[in-house]
Amino acid sequence: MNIKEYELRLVEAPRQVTITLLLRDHEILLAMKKRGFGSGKWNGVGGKAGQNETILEAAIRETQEEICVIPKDLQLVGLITFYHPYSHDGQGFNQQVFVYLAREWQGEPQETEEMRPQWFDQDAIPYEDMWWDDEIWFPIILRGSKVKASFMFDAEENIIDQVVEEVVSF
Ligand code: 8OG
Repeated sequence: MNIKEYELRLVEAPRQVTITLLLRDHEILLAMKKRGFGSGKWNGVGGKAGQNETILEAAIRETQEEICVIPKDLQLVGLITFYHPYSHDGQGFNQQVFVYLAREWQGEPQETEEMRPQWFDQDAIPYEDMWWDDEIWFPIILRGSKVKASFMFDAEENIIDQVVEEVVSF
């Protein structure tokens, strides 16, 4: 099954989640996920939107909860859907990730129970310890563009289909 076929069968909209990436000079802040889904991987910070909040509010709250920083100027740069139809629980799950960049924030990034933040040079991003798809879309947003994409994974989290577009706006 490919992404097109799967999208035609979907009955529920994917769950909305956030990723926020802080930038300073030529560096990017990633955080090591210490527990839960994606643990052991470097990523931006984020999570699911609550029932009574907008996705932007969720991005701010999750950043505050996970690395103790309040982002001030979030810019939406990515809309990426991840399809996991073959997940081990047999249920399948899908997430639509809203990717934000911030160049201004309040506070200093700090380690919490969930995340250990670290600055990386943008030319030394540890893609070998990240989700496979990140190497495809991070370069697009880091050169100042926006990305709209979908990725489908097999049960071992390998990418089995992808659609990636660089866009001017959403
Ligand atoms: O609430 P929870 O921690 O489960 O949210 C999952 C986080 O992982 C959320 O920030 C979105 C993010 N995420 C995926 N899939 C991928 C992916 O393929 N690449 C990256 N960079 N992040 C992902 O759910």
